[in-house]
Amino acid sequence: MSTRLLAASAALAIALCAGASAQASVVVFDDFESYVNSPANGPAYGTSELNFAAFDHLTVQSGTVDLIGADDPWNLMTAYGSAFVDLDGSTGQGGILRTAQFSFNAGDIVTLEFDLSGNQRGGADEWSYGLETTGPTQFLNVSVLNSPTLGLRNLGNLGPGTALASGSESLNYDDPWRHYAISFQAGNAGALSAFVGTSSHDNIGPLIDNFSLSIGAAAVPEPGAWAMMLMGFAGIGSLLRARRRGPVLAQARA
Ligand SMILES: [Ca+2]
Ligand SMILES: [Ca+2]
Ligand SMILES: [Ca+2]
Repeated sequence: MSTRLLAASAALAIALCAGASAQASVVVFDDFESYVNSPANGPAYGTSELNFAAFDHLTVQSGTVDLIGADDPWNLMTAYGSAFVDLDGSTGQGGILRTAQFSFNAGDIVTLEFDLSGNQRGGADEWSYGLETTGPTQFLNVSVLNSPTLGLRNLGNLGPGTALASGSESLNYDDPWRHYAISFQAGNAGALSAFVGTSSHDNIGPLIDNFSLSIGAAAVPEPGAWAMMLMGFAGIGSLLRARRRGPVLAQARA
């Protein structure tokens, strides 16, 4: 194996280690599929449930949301299973889905991500999402994915502050399902909750699926990556040993 190839394999191993970061553990995930088996609003709504609030890991604030299941009368669609949520329920005031508070350590990577669609019925809706901390927090290496107003952006270090949140976003009814994410590395320990919500108040709001919050340590190489890196180092070691032997052999031949 040539020196160049060994160097390349060591570089690959290190790259794989970097790729193996994001070992953050998911503390909240909801694809909403588990709630749709006991509709409470009668057969006209299929397995949907209006003004649903019995989420396992999310609370509804400020208004109401609707659980949308199969055979809903509005023919709303998700690309992810058959169940999702209309962020504007059926009481004339849209809601905010919010997690409980979770603690994080300095250095942890925190990511809120979800899929969101326009309301598929008409008009545009205001909405927002983000992370709110209980105390001043340094938000390092902030990145935002697929916000209509920001696109994919690395925003660098922000704060200290108590919220890392979108502004007031607007979503047109025919905006397709898109994946959204916002993440940061914590400059200090603290506690936070995540939210996605709308101020729509006509019972027709953005649709959300796959709500996920993850918090955890960064850059822990996976066993396979460690093995490759060690193999790379072992390869470099044997090459160095061979090089040390090289001149001796040459002398012997002379
Ligand atoms: Ca779903
Ligand atoms: Ca609704
Ligand atoms: Ca609306």
